[in-house]
Amino acid sequence: MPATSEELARPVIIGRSSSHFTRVTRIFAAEMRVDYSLRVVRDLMSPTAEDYGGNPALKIPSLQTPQGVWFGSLNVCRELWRRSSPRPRVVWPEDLDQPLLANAQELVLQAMSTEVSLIMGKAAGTSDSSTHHTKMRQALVNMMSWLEENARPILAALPPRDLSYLEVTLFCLVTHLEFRDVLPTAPYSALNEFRQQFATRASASETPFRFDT
Ligand SMILES: N[C@@H](CCC(=O)N[C@@H](CS)C(=O)NCC(=O)O)C(=O)O
Repeated sequence: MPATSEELARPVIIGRSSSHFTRVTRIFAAEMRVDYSLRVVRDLMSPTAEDYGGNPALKIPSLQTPQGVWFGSLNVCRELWRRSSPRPRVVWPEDLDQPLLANAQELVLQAMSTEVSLIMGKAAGTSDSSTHHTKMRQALVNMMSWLEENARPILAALPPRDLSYLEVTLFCLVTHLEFRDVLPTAPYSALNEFRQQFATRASASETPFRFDT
């Protein structure tokens, strides 16, 4: 779909208000004070790359800019940061130079992806009793337990910052598990403490999950 003149004036996030990877980019946009518009991808089963901003992986989010389209949440967040002025101090995945922090980022992103597979499988009517489905659920529970056990040391070990990709993705993961009813999150007390604290940011309260109509 060609961009409209309004879309060219400010970057366009191509995604959905119910998507956790999209919310990561919307929180970044708010934190970076970068104005954008949201183009909703209505059909996540579409096999047409153009519906995803041209992303051949058929995934959201993408960011459309006059320079071109950026695929995936990390690329989008980096571009939003480059567009910000002044640029906040952001801790990126490559800054996590100890196993605890680097593994935390890996597991948060993997848990988000596993959640996507579970939700997409359900939407496609795949059986819940398959061995692969059971393994994915077990992996998700394992990852959440690891994150719960390590949450406090992880947050304490993060370098000084205004924002970190790790915290934004962790917040979107924990809140999305509850929103999509994938896993009850009440038992995770350390993660809930973090969620409550992060939720006080305007960027979080301005971007609640909801199903686009
Ligand atoms: N690596 C990508 C993953 C994006 C992703 O999995 N997005 C989900 C929505 S939250 C999606 O496009 N799901 C559709 C599908 O898997 O077919 C990123 O970081 O943005």
